[in-house]
Amino acid sequence: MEFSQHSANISSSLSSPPVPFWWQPSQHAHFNGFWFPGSDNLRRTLKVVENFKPQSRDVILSSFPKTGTTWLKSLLYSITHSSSLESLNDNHPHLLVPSLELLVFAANQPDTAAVPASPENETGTRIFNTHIPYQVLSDALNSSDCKVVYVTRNPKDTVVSLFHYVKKSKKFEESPWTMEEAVDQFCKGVIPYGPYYEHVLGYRKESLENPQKVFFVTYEELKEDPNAHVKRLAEFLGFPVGKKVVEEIVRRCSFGELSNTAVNKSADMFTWLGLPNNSFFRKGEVGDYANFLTPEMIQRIDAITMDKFHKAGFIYGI
Ligand code: PAP
Repeated sequence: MEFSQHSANISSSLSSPPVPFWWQPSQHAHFNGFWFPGSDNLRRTLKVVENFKPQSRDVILSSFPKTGTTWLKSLLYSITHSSSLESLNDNHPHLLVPSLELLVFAANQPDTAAVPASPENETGTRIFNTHIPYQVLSDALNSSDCKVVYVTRNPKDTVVSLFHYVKKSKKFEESPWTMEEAVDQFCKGVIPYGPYYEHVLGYRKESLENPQKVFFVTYEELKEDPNAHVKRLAEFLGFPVGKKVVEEIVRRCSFGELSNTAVNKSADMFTWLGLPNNSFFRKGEVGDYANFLTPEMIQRIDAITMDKFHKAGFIYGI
C-alpha cells in the first residue's frame, strides 16, 4: 500500500467518532480491519509499515498482547545472544528486545528513523517485537529474509491476562474496567490490535505457507515441552544449540527465574509505557481463566473460537 493511501486511511479513521477504549475516553483507531490503541499508536504503526526495512539477519517477534511476548523476548534473546545470557539479570526483556511501534519508531523520531535500539549479537542479529497484525505489516516483513516468530495463547487466558494487566494502570482506579466489559470488548474484537482471532489467523496462514519464514508456536506448547520447542526455535533461527544449553536457556527464562530478578520485580515504570516493570509477570499459567470467567463468558468465547479457529481448520483454544 502506498504512503498517500495510508495517509488518507489514517485521516479518515481518525476523523471517525471516538470509540470508548478500555477505561479511557480516548480515540480507538481503526485501520485495515484492526483496532489500534489510539491515534498516536496508529501513526507510529504506519511509520513502521512505511519505514521499517528489516535486515536479513533480523528476527521479528510478533504477537497479540498478553500471549507470551515477554517470555519469547527472553528466549529469543538467549538463543541469539547466548554468550551474554547474564544480560537478563539486569535488563527487563522489554528493553533487550524493543517494540517497533512503541520504542523504535516512537513519536519523537523523524519519519524516516529506524533506530536499531536492539543490541546486535556478534553475527549482526537484531531482535524487535511488534503487535502489528500480519495483514498490516506483511510488505515490510517480506522485504527481506528476516525471520518472524509468532507466539499465541488460548483466547480465555489471553483476555484474563489483559484484564489483570490493565488493572495495574493508575487509570484503572479512576475508571475501573470489569471482566464483563473486557470479555465483551474481546469478543467484539474492539481491543488493542484486535480482533484477536484475525491477528492469530493472519500469522498462522503465513506460517503454513512459508514455514521457513514464520515460526508459529503456542504458549501452551511451550509450557508443555519447552526444551523441544526451544531447540526447534534455535534451529529455525540458525543458532542450533546442544541439550545442555537448551536446558540452561529454558531454566533461565522460566517464569520462576525471570519474575524473581530485581529489575523484573521492580515497580519502576517504563517511561514509554506508564506501567510498572512487574506488570508483565503475574502467574504465567495455562488455564487460569477458570478462576475468573463465568460459565456464560466461557461459552461465549468458545463459540467464537469454534467459529473462527476450528472452522478454519485450526483446532485450538477451547
Ligand atoms: P505483552 O504483550 O504486554 O508484552 P505478554 O508478555 O505477552 O505481555 O503477556 C504477559 C503474560 O505472560 C502474563 O500472563 P498471566 O497474566 O496469565 O500471568 C505473564 O505472567 C506471562 N509471562 C511472563 N513471563 C513468562 C514466562 N517466563 N513464562 C511464562 N509466562 C510468562
